[in-house]
Amino acid sequence: MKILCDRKGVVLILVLAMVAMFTAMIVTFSADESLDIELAYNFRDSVQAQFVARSGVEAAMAILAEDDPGHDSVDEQWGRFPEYAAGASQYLDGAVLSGIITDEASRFDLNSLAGTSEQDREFRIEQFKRLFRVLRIDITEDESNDLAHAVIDWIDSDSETELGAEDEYYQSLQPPYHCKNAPMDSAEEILLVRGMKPEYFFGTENYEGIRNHVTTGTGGKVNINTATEAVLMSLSDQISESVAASIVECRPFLSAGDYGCIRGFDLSDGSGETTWIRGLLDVKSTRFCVDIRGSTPSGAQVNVRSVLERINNRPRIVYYRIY
Ligand SMILES: [Ca+2]
Ligand SMILES: [Ca+2]
Repeated sequence: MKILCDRKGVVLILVLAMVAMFTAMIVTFSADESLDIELAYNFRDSVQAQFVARSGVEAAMAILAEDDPGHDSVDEQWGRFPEYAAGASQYLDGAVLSGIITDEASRFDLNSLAGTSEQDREFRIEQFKRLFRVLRIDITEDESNDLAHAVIDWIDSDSETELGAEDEYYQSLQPPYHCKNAPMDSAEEILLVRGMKPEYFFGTENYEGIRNHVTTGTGGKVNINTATEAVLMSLSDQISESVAASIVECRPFLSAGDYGCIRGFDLSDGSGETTWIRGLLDVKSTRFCVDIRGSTPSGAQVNVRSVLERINNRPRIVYYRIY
């Protein structure tokens, strides 16, 4: 089986070694417990599931360490992580590992709304509002505009309102909380911002929410090789569905600036908007999200979301949440 080729073999051994080590540790632990053996078993199963999931994150790190950082697209090894996880599961003695690696630069960075200049901020606000329109979210133009400004107030360090909301508003809520006044640590944080409704984030049966199209921590770069179609269309009114489809067809782009293949939209027309778009587009990424589910034969299940920052081919964990 192809999973046993050299490189994958190393990763697989890593996974198996971790699971075996923790199975042994937990069995010893539960043998010492005589008071409540069922509790001990439950605890063992949940810890085992956690380590199955953790080994998935380790495997993702190993794959990204070997990836060509010159460009990043889903036809690379990391893009085939679900297949890999399914293959690895066959060797986990009944435990199951599943997961996916997503490029964070495929999404819109909410922190970029603050802007690097006045013009950048204006473009970002338009991009944010367009994202809501493209996803057909049930929100008015005024409401999305207010929300964009409330996000800016949430992340800017001062307490002067930029047509949004600052501490005065958040302190009047029940229960009150403080305005962050610093960049968001995760996209979910937008749920705390005035004007943001859970359905805008999670979606409804009528429309998809922004959840899979927003992020934090990429500095606003968008990887043209991985960006969701909604994020591509959020960049400009000129990027219609057919232009987005043409971009998808041209993938993978191997070098930034070489976008001549795209039909229906000229990225080199020299206008303010296209110059801005060219400045934020890239063909590679340094930040990846790993979503893993680990489960044991007894049915215990653990989900992990981890964000990896890759610098000089060394991925490190910058965010880790078990749920
Ligand atoms: Ca790559
Ligand atoms: Ca503020």
